[in-house]
Amino acid sequence: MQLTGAEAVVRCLAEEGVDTVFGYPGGQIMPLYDALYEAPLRHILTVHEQGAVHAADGYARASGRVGVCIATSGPGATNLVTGLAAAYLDSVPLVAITGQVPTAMLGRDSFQEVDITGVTMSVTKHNFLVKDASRLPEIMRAAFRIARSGRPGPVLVDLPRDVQQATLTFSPADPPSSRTAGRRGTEEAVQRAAAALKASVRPVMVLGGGVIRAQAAAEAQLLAEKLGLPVVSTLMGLGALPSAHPQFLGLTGMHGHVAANRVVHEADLVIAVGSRFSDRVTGDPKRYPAGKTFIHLDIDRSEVGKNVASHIALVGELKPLLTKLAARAAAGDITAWNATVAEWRAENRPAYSADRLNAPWIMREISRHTAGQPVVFATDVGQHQMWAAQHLAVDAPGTWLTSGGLGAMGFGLPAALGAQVAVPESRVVLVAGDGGFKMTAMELYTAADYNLPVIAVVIDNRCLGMVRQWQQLFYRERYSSSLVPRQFDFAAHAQVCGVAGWHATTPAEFTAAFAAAWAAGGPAVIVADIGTKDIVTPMIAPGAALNEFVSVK
Ligand SMILES: Cc1ncc(C[n+]2csc(CCOP(=O)(O)OP(=O)(O)O)c2C)c(N)n1
Repeated sequence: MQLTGAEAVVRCLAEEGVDTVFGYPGGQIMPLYDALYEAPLRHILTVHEQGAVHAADGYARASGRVGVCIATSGPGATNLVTGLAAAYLDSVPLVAITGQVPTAMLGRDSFQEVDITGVTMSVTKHNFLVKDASRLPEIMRAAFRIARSGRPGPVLVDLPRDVQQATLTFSPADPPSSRTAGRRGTEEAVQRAAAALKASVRPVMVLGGGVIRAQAAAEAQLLAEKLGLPVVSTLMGLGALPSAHPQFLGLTGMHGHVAANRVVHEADLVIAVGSRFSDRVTGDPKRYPAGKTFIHLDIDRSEVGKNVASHIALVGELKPLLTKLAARAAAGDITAWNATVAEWRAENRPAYSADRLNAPWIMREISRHTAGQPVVFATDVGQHQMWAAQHLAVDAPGTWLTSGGLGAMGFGLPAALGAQVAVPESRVVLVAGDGGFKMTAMELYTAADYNLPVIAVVIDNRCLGMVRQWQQLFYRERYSSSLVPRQFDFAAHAQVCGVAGWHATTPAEFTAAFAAAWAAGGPAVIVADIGTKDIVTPMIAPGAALNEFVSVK
């Protein structure tokens, strides 16, 4: 059949099962927007292209499907860059479609021309500049295939305006062939891993974000339970095991729980699943591996040995690898180790005080209120993110959305909105700081416009808390540009955007506001005033070993 390039894009989106796209129009993408006018999919108009890409990202993280965003050429396309980088570093499957100046005007510094494939080369898994309309269907299909296959990631397709307008012959795609299982760990590597696990007397399992992306949480849990060993999670792996699972010790890394970090430090064997051993996870990369055997399971061969040298590598799709290993592996004598670990856990249970409003208590209160309900947690970046990671009860994969690799302030609200679109049966609760929330807070307008019932809890400490914390601890309390001189009324801002707003200064006020926001069922902002000087503990200083906790005066 004969279609325009723009119509072919819409057909390809339908073929891929896309039900929602997030975007913002402009001159060079107008043919596609014209085709979207009657398309059988929902377009969510955000306030800013950064909102669109983070929303597509939140949609993908919460649903496991490919998120799609659209922007015009030049400034529209460059506004996507932070969101693409966030998705790239956290291995999130996205397809970003950008308008481009007509092919005859490429390379002439035309109005709103930016070489966006050049700009995004290092923050996309792959990108395409389509110059020949007849190749458009094949390229769109490849973009989706690349975004979701292997280690997922963002793919950008740049569409010159004349390519969107040209006519092409469109043939529907062949039915999807059954997915290949990917590379599997060799039998020999599985046997070696099983032998190492049997020989270990102090093993620990580290779950990373790859477990979530591979939708392999159930298989990871099965292996963990078969082995009966302690389990910890990286920031990206939260939700792989339910927070209250008896073997789960919590978060490892810079702001990890004391017991979790101690277990990793003292372990003689680490079995890491879908983790890239980022510097936030390992602390000192020289001391981290000392005295340990590493078994590394990952889809991406280039992660093996990148940050930590592993003794046994199992490269391939995690689901079959974990299942294969679970069939072969059994723990050695780890009774004494588990008893020691239980003592560490008991000694280091977090204490919650409700003497005044504070973030750890708020996280526990949110967990209490949402227990047993379908909920997705999203965060922004900073102290509140770490308090959320430490104290929220994250119980299922895909219910914890955070910008881990890039740490992009401004991610939280739009990602929460995208997640709310993806999983309308769940309620999305965002935890943000006052600084990062301000960066994309105009997206509350989008929340109101589409009635997306996200509850945004703004932990307002009237400072750029994480920067202030580092200045207190490592820069002799010289608070350079981290204290916000004027308190901003986020509740009033919410109301102006058409979103309900509450303000809480005491624990009782917070409890009442959260219950009211939940019951109201629409988008809501709750501003929670906490102390400016509250700091996140425990903390391992950058480059220190996992048993060297920063002492706070
Ligand atoms: C886009 C961006 N700019 C700067 C930073 C550096 N940064 C990391 S945390 C932080 C402070 C965040 O303050 P706030 O949003 O109020 O959260 P809090 O730490 O107080 O919880 C800053 C500036 C960043 N991560 N992202």
